[in-house]
Amino acid sequence: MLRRSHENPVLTRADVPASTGLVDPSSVFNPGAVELGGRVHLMLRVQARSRATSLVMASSLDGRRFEVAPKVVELEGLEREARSLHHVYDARLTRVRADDGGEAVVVIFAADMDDACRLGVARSRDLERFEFLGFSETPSRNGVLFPEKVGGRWLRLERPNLVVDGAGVATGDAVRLAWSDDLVTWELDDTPLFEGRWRYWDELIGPGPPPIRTTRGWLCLYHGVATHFASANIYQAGAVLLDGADPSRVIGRTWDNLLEPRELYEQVGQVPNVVFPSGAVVRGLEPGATACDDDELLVYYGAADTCVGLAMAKVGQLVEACLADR
Ligand code: BMA
Repeated sequence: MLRRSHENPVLTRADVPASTGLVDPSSVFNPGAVELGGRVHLMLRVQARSRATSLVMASSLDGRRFEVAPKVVELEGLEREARSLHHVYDARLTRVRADDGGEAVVVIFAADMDDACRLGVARSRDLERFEFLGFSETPSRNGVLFPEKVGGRWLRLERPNLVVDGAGVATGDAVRLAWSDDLVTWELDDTPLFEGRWRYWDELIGPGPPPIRTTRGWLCLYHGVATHFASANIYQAGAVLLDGADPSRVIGRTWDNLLEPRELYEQVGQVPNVVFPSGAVVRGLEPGATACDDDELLVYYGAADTCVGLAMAKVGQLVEACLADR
């Protein structure tokens, strides 16, 4: 269903210039993605040999051949956070029409603190400067903003960390909606939007790239983890379709995964057997516009927590896959 690019992996650690200060990094993965000014921009998670994580931008005209920026992203204002921040990672990028009528890119990222992982929000006009807006308190990961307001409020998907896995790590098996007026304070829905399916490919789950408005509802890719009774964690990609007018209603969901680790660069690496979709772009789609069935979706994913892969599918095919299995 999702066809891999022949150019995969589209980004590896060898693409990171030394000017970033990240000399000989270990891995480049889990990118956020957005189109701006006719180019596809990725916000990469780059891991140094210390395992410290940095965010670095990359951009491309054709969405396939990327040039990595010479510097690390600075989130202006993040230094005001009093708690110790160990890692800032897995950014999701959404292009929105801002309240003043202009455009902005909103970044939602995970931040590992001493006691928990929390979601932070930052905003940029030009992908050069990023203004940090704040953290929400609920331990959570995989925050993904919708590209337009719903009922006058900002809406995001997130995956609160309410499950502790066999290794004692907080993770989650339910995706929820959260609502906000200012992008900083978020009200989490009490009930899950969709949950993991134990014994199948998506036991643990988390939202992937931002939802895409289609003629038949909001198309949302997500990742699912098969734990094989705690013997292995295999990360795969699938999709749900949410009602276009009422995104709290799931109207379809793929029963099979759409992409699973099959290529060597997905099966072998820092964390084996991982495809982790985190960015998606329909070229030329403006914020608030509806994708057509024939539009091609470019999906950027982390492979084995080591490099970045690209896979493509027609929007309509992904929608059909959700509806076929409802
Ligand atoms: C998840 C997150 C991702 C990572 C994945 C596979 O829990 O930490 O950043 O890609 O595990 O290791």
